Amino acid sequence: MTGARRFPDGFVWGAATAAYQVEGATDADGRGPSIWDTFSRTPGAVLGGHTGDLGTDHYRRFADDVALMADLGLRAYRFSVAWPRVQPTGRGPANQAGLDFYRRLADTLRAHGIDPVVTLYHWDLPQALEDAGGWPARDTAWRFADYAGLVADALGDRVALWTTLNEPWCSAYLGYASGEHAPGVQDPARALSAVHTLNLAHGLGARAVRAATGDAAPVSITLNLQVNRAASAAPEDRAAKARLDRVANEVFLGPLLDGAYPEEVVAETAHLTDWSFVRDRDLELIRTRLDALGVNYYTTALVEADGSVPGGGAPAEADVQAASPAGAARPPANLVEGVRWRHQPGPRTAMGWVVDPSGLTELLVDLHRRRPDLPLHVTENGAAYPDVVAPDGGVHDADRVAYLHAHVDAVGAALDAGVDVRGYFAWSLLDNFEWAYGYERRFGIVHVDYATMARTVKDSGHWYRRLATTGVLPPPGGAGGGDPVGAAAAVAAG
Ligand code: IFM
Repeated sequence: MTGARRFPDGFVWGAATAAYQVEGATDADGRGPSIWDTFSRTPGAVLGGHTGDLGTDHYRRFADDVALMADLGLRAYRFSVAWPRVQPTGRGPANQAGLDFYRRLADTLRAHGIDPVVTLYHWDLPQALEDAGGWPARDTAWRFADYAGLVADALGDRVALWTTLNEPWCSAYLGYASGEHAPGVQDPARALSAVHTLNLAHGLGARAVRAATGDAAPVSITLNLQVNRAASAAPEDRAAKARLDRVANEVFLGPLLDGAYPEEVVAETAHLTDWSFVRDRDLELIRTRLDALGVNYYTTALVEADGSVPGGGAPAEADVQAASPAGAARPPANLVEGVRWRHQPGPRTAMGWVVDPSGLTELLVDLHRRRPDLPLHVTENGAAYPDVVAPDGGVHDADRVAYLHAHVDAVGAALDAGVDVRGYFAWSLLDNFEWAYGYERRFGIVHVDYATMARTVKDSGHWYRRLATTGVLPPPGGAGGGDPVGAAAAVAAG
């Protein structure tokens, strides 16, 4: 294309966070413990022994943070509600103080002309529900529906878009198969049961939101679908990729869009489970009307068949895309057999994830072909880099600007191809608690000084403001890339 890329009027530019990653105040106003409070205190579970106790203090600083979002020209803020703030033990009546926080947040956003986009579950299951069986237990889906109804009752039409679950892949597979995430279980059969309960929770939760707010309430789910590519056209490599796609993607897309789990996946995991946790009518409950699909995208994977090594194993060549939260996500070795990940050349982020924007266009185009009537939102995209505050007070994150530029351009390419993509949310608004990596990985377009909690808009934040306020893709560097160095001022300090 010639000239600068222009996005359609009304295209939503937003940024995203999640409760446990940013809020802090984990003991404020009656909040109960979540599985991440417990897990982050388990020795060795989180880098540096970090916890979400302080986060970025968003719970107390939300008004300043909203003002900052307005200054960045954001049209929407995607945040999650902490279930244990609303129901400290995961069941029973609502804790009013918890709901009030989200009501104030939503009202403040709207007062600034920013649409609240609410995720009901971004991984902070109340610990009491984990003690009762967690996501592998069917009952958790009904508990989630009750909780969703309470939140929907309280926030009602303040919310522009509801998202039931964020990346159920991570909740199920990192939580119950690899154990890298809370609750830290390593049992692939329970992980598959968790997949099904999460799918059910989506269906029941969507119904609960609509029951509380009216049938028109727009409801979505956000998936971290993986773009796996076969290393060759050989049938065995293509079969390995297809196996991986099924266990990673189709166990969610199948029930949500088609009302069925792929038959092959049931056969391929028969050594682990007989899938008797799927009961009559469950699939009907799961396949409820979906008003949009959220897509979180970070990278791609290159895979080949490995007949000899159960679970695939890592190739000898160092493949730093080792199992990692979301993004580079590979199903734990105890879930998929005969697949091996190949090293991909090219630049990588601080997570070790290869930078490959073409996968985002490919994913959006594929989803659109499959369901042309389903609007898509890129609900997360971004990159961790080792940022530093420069002597001039700015954060000159040229790598992140380049990453965002290339990926927003990839969204533009999908639009050119006719895909109905309605919005893009940078991950993340703020540096935050990056799960098993603690505060050691920074994804924000706004830097957080964890000693003072001061916020500093990074060059990527300035670049994003230009995009959000003009709808025109600014060049990644040089004169158009960011505001002059000295303008990268700290805001909302202390
Ligand atoms: O920080 C996470 C987020 O919570 C879910 N998606 C991926 C991000 C980066 O790992």
